[in-house]
Amino acid sequence: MRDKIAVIGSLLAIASCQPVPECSANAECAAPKICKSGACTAPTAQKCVDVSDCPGRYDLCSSGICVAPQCLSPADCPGRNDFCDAGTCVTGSGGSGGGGGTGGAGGGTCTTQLIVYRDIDGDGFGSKLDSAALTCAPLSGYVGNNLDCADQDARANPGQMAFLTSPIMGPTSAGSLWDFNCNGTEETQFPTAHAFCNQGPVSCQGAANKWLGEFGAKCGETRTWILACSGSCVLQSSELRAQGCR
Ligand SMILES: [Ca+2]
Ligand SMILES: [Ca+2]
Repeated sequence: MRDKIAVIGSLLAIASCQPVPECSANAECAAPKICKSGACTAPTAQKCVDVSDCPGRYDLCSSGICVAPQCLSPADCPGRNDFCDAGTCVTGSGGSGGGGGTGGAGGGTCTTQLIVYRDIDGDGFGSKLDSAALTCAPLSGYVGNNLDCADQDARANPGQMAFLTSPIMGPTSAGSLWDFNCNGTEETQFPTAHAFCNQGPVSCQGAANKWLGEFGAKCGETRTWILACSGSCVLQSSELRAQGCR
């Protein structure tokens, strides 16, 4: 019995010696330190040119180094009257965008709370896959829309008019790796009609400007495109062409 009491006593002693976490949120650490595993830690010194070089969902590129913002909304800040100004908790009224007014849910005061979304690829369209963040002032690397179906490929966004011959890179909310204009459909640059040049005078005349053979080309596929067939049904001219899509 005495041994058991000694063991329990030892365990209690060990438990009471556990270090108290220094922090539980980034806001409790002096910038640019972040809260990592309960300790205020200098952010990983990953170099960056812009936010697309930073790996974390909410990373910012600050002075050439990836850092986590202190806050994305007033709810991330410790003080009741704090607001989140461009990723930093600020106490008092007014942000860099101007003073006065009352902020939204989460406390704090600022002129207007902006709803922003991460724009990793910097094409001006925020990620559909990301959740919204609130801020008092424009936040570098974030934009006010979430229309980007593939935010790790600057070629993909609702403004894309070009047809492209290599698939979307990174995660996408589009149903296709080829829906570069994020409209939910896969549009081909060249019609998928196909023909042969040796199927009699009538079909021969209609064979130009089609893919040669039994199938049309799929997105990204390179195949022979019939430019002209002769009246005697001989392939006169053709070229290799890649099928672009958007
Ligand atoms: Ca984007
Ligand atoms: Ca499309």
